[in-house]
This record gives sequence, structure tokens and C-alpha cells, in this order.
Amino acid sequence: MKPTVALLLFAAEFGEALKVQLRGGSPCKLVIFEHDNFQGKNAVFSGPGVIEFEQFTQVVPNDAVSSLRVEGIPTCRARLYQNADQSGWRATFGPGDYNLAKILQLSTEFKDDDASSAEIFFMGKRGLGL
Ligand SMILES: [Ca+2]
Repeated sequence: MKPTVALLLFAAEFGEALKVQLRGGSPCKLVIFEHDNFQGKNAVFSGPGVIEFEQFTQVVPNDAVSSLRVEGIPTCRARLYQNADQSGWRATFGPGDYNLAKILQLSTEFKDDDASSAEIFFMGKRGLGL
């Protein structure tokens, strides 16, 4: 077994937060995909923070998100918004992989090919839940 693999397995024993720290990455990331099932163009955003329209649509076109992934510690949340100014419908996701079927199962608001901005935050720090 390679040392890196052993280290990650070891880290998994001690929780997602430690694993993220060992990777040296942001504790909260959002990956958006142009097409369903994590296909097409994709863009990675690190948080916490607001992902404004200009940044959100730099790689994946506006009104195109059809699947997404959230990576980070358990309190990590990514919220997608219908409009460029964080208004309209909103849909919030914890760490996990979400194809379109799963998104629509979890959110009655999200619309395919309609998201225009996002926000990454930690649940609890702003008093925001799902
Ligand atoms: Ca799409």
C-alpha cells in the first residue's frame, strides 16, 4: 500500500475535517457541471463566500447547471440561486454528489438550466440551516 493511500485511510478514521486538513484544501468546495451526471463543462469554487454571477458563469454558461458536487466538512453548505443577485429560487446542499434526479428529489425549488449564482457557507456560523 502506498503511503498516501495509507494516510488517507488513516485520516478517514478520524473524520472528514481531518482528511480535508491533510489534503490542504479548502474545507468547503462547490463543483458545478453543465450537464447531468457530472458531464460537460465544470467549475470549482472554494468557500466560504458568495460566488457572484461573473465568477459563477465564467466556465459553465449562465442557466446551465444540471448537476453538482459539494466537498468538505459536514457543516459545509453550498446554496445555488436562480438569479445573479442571489434572489429567486434557492437550493442548499451539504457534502455529496448530486445528479439532476437527486437534486430534484431534495429540492422542490431548483430548476434545471436556471442557476446564476451561489454561496458557500458553514451551517451554524450564520444560523442558516437547510
Ligand atoms: Ca445543463
